[in-house]
Amino acid sequence: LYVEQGLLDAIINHELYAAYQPIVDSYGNIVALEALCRWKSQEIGDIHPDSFIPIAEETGLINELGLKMLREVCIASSLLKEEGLSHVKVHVNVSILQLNSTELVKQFMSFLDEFSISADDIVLEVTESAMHDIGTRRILRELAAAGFTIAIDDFGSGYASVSELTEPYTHIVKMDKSLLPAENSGETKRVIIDTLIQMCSRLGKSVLLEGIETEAHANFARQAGCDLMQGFLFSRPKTINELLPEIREQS
Ligand code: G
Ligand code: G
Ligand code: MN
Ligand code: NA
Repeated sequence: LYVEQGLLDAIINHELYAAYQPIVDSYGNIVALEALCRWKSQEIGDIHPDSFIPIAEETGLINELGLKMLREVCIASSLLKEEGLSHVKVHVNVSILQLNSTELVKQFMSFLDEFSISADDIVLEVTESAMHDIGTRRILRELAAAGFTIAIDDFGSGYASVSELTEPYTHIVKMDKSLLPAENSGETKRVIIDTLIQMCSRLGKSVLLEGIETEAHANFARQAGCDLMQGFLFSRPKTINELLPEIREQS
């Protein structure tokens, strides 16, 4: 109940902010950052997104939250650009509930204008369920036409219908961490993820494996021919100011 009452105030009082988790290529170089929403409440401390994103979705506040995050992401992207690091893309999670009107496309474009960045600096992560609705698909297609890169998030965690892979505007597929084989996993799990990665690659998609926590995970990802990795092995989510020097150093 506190969460519901507090969320609107939190948005107004700037208690919500973005943490950024690096996404690396097979050499370990940072090529992108994923923005993850964080809430530092004055009254009760840190609140995890798993407990406030669903409430934001139920109450409709997800629209305000989503716009705030996109604005943050545009600021981060313009900081990268100022530093000459515009090859680093910024990912932001977009709830399917935000994809309910074409107004969204205009709002997103106005943020880009405000911060003088272009749509191809930004990757929009949507869960696979966004592809199951005609209206939502139309808005995604418009966003892609405007230049945004679209990534399917948590692929393989739900129904994993392969129909979303037929959409030409989905350029990146983020495999859900539940698909990662553990050291003691049997052959079945390896065959499934190996084959999914091959299928996505042959369709011309970039494959991102998330939840990479160990060297064994990273080796698996590289051997499977996956282009991009993300996980605690490389970095936890951090502030943009913590990350800028790290990215500068490797460039
Ligand atoms: O780091 P992690 O605990 O941040 O995120 C937990 C969940 O919350 C993930 O499923 C993630 O996609 C979701 N999430 C984090 N930030 C955002 C956001 O800005 N918007 C939406 N819609 N979901 C987010
Ligand atoms: O659902 P989505 O992929 O947007 O959310 C990413 C979530 O995964 C965030 O909660 C983030 O903190 C979490 N995460 C990032 N790296 C790792 C990791 O290596 N292991 C685990 N278990 N979670 C991770
Ligand atoms: Mn995500
Ligand atoms: Na994910």
